[in-house]
Amino acid sequence: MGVSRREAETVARGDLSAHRSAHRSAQSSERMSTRPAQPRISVVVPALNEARNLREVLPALPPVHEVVLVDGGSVDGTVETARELLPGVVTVAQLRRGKGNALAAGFAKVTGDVVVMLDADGSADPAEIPRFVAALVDGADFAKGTRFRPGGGSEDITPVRRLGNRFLHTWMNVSFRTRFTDLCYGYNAFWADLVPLLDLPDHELVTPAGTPMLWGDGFEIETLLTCRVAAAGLAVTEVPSVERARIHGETNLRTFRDGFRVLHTLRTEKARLARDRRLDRELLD
Ligand SMILES: Nc1nc2c(ncn2[C@@H]2O[C@H](COP(=O)(O)OP(=O)(O)OP(=O)(O)O)[C@@H](O)[C@H]2O)c(=O)[nH]1
Ligand SMILES: [Mg+2]
Repeated sequence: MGVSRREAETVARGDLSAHRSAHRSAQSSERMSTRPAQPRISVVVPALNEARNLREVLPALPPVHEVVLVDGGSVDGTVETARELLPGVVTVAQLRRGKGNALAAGFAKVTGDVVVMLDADGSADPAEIPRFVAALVDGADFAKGTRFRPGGGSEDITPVRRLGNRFLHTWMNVSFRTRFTDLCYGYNAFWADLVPLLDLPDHELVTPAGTPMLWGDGFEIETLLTCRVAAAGLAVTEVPSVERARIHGETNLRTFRDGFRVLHTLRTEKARLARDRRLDRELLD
């Protein structure tokens, strides 16, 4: 018996759809099956003139597989201090500027199973690392720190930053249909096998002096990660975390400039998601 062209197309579309979602879930179960119950932990530490803080942060780390410290051209002996405190530390010199570029360079270097993002200024408590890792072992792809769930908190956030963060994570939740409680928080952990999927800007690209900071290279990095993880439909568990005040030194963050970069990132990532969906549809038509 013959099958009309329309029916044939519909079957093909259904097959392709089913094939794509089967492919996605096969990839996801393949990832799950290769993830160990006792993962090797790689801690990635972006640091810009944090020598004094590292003296308190590095000795407080639990035993881990490796610490990758990404230096942003510090002039206060950050790298030397890290090596003195932790002779096995892996140090990386980033090629552009910004925390985002530092993290991308660090992620590319890890050899462990799990990546933990830990600020060098003493604001992230190393004692919380096992809680982040436990969330991953329990099934999350991405363990996202939050200061705004019971058990979390901040000794550092200003009223303006709190308000801005609330506005931005509400924007995120509406755009991506998520329910995150904290967007701009730097303490997160994820399985290292996700690094290629995050598709971060090429950390090795060298830009001429005077070039504006590339998108993704600055403090918008946490937003970029959250958007990519949400767009990929990965499993995210929020982990309550207490942000402490930086111990010594000055912040590198400029509330309004960096808030604008976060907002711009939300808009471009939403556009990227829409474009990917359109391409998917075109492929299916
Ligand atoms: N390698 C590198 N690290 C950076 C750069 N900018 C910031 N960092 C590090 O990223 C972490 C977070 O930066 P902070 O300046 O503390 O920003 P913040 O946490 O938003 O602000 P605070 O309220 O001061 O804590 C710290 O460990 C910084 O040293 C950079 O351009 N390169
Ligand atoms: Mg800080």
